[in-house]
Amino acid sequence: MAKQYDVLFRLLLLGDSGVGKTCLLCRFTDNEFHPSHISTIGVDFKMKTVVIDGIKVRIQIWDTAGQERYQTITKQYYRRAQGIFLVYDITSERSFQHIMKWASDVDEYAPDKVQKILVGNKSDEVDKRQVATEQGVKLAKAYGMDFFETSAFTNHNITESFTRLAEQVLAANKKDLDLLRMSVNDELNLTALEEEEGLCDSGTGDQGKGCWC
Ligand SMILES: Nc1nc2c(ncn2[C@@H]2O[C@H](COP(=O)(O)OP(=O)(O)O)[C@@H](O)[C@H]2O)c(=O)[nH]1
Ligand SMILES: [Mg+2]
Repeated sequence: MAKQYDVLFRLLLLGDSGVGKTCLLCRFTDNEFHPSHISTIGVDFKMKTVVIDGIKVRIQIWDTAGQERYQTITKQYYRRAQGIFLVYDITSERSFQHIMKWASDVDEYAPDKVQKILVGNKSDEVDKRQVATEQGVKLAKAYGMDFFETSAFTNHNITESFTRLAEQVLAANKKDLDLLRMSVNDELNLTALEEEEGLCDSGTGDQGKGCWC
């Protein structure tokens, strides 16, 4: 069977509960938005293929729950991530302050080579804004990351931010792309392994287990 993609990356969405991680993911993979918040249970993923410089990049995006009690689960995922979204909510100063905590977890648990991007979500909520765009720009600069303000609601900067992180991961791994190339069999075996470990209760298909919004 012909391979459907050239390379597979794992990206991870991190940030406090309620910042819009699950909605960002649903918007990017399914172009859907759900106005109600249903807590993400543990960790799960969705997939999407993008073409960058003629290379078919299959991105596996892992969603997490922000609650403290799930931290022990998500730490295992830092180690296997090639790219990480640090997400805050522009209407929540608290979620912005917590980016420091998320970033220090990434430093501690993720591989040195991991690529990071800062995302201020809910840019459509102009009247409720608590975090100025300049604050996001400044923080991203301090961490040496790219920065996007996004809206899962209006679809603002969604494709742009996901594609940028995938591009960064591709650039960082250009030399040893072979290490990242996975056959379809490898992918299936990996999923089976994760199910055995009880880390992924479904999601063997392209879309994971559907939308948890
Ligand atoms: N206005 C607005 N609301 C959003 C946006 N993204 C998410 N939400 C809402 O924020 C709440 C939490 O979203 P969710 O994706 O479940 O957050 P998570 O806990 O980080 O996964 C939900 O009520 C969403 O409808 C956005 O871009 N704009
Ligand atoms: Mg969620």
